[in-house]
Amino acid sequence: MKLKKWLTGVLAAAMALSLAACSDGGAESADAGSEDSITLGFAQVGSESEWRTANTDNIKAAAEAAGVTLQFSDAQQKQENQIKAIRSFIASDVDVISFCPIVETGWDTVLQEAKDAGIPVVLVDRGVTADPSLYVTHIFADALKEGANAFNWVDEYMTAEGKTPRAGGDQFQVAILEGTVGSSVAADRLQGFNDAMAESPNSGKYNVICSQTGEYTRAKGMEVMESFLKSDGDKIDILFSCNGDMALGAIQAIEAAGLKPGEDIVIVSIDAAKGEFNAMIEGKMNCAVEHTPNFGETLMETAKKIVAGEEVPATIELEEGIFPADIAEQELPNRTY
Ligand code: GZL
Repeated sequence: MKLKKWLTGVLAAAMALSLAACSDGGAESADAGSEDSITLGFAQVGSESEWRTANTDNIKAAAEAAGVTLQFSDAQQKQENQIKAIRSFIASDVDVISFCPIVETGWDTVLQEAKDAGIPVVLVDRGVTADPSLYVTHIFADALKEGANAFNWVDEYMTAEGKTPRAGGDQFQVAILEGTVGSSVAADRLQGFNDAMAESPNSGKYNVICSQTGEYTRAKGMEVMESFLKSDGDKIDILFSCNGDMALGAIQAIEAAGLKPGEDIVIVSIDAAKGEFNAMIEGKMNCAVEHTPNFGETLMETAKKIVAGEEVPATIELEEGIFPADIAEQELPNRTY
């Protein structure tokens, strides 16, 4: 059924063109029939963070707005559940499959199955190591850049504020809460941060004293920060949290240890969801690097183009910002997540 529909899309587009050429009303009927009524299967990672919930809400709202029929699955942080969902989308003959790969590896087989079934695949947010010929395009935000932006902001801040290491000496001690092990964004954010640190003229002023995954959740972020504080609580100057929820959990642990988050320990996170803005307004966090969850509109547009047989670029990058605490209050009303 799929190939037929995709082909119908190509033919319909051609027909619409020829119809438009020969009469004024025909094109409409051709378009309405073929292009809009597509079915998209989306396999979501889970609901581990405020960001993830916003991402899910955005994709569902965009499908509704675009008149796209959405088959949605929540894999609860398990790759095997995402693979199962993709196979169910193939079985139900959707027009397009899309997913946010929880980890980078292990997708070749199921992507080949989708290709054999003639169903185009669109990656959203996180990437895969599988051959790019197995998917049509990757809609992403640059996680390497996010990591670099986080370091460069904190480097400038420590200098501008005239901060000195709490434990004395000439190096600031940096703690890092990493993301989901094996996920492309976790690796890229870390590399972006470390590369920017290495490239900075101030690189010698920083030492990563502890770095561990907090699994992108608030609870794990708190737990791991508690262990960081147990071992190095009197030394840590900076916390780089690879998402917002872990940062909020860490703030709880820092306060419970009798320290001032945002003062004793400077905190920079990635996501920039409302929770981080509120923490910045309360003076408990210093900067949030944006990772937009709003992939929905681009995804629906792209899916429609693919079904209509139109060319789409191999990658589609979404723009992002940086939000220091001193603009958090004025920016909060403009935030969509
Ligand atoms: C990043 C995204 C991450 C968010 C986290 O690409 O997949 O997953 O930054 C979320 O909040 O858990």
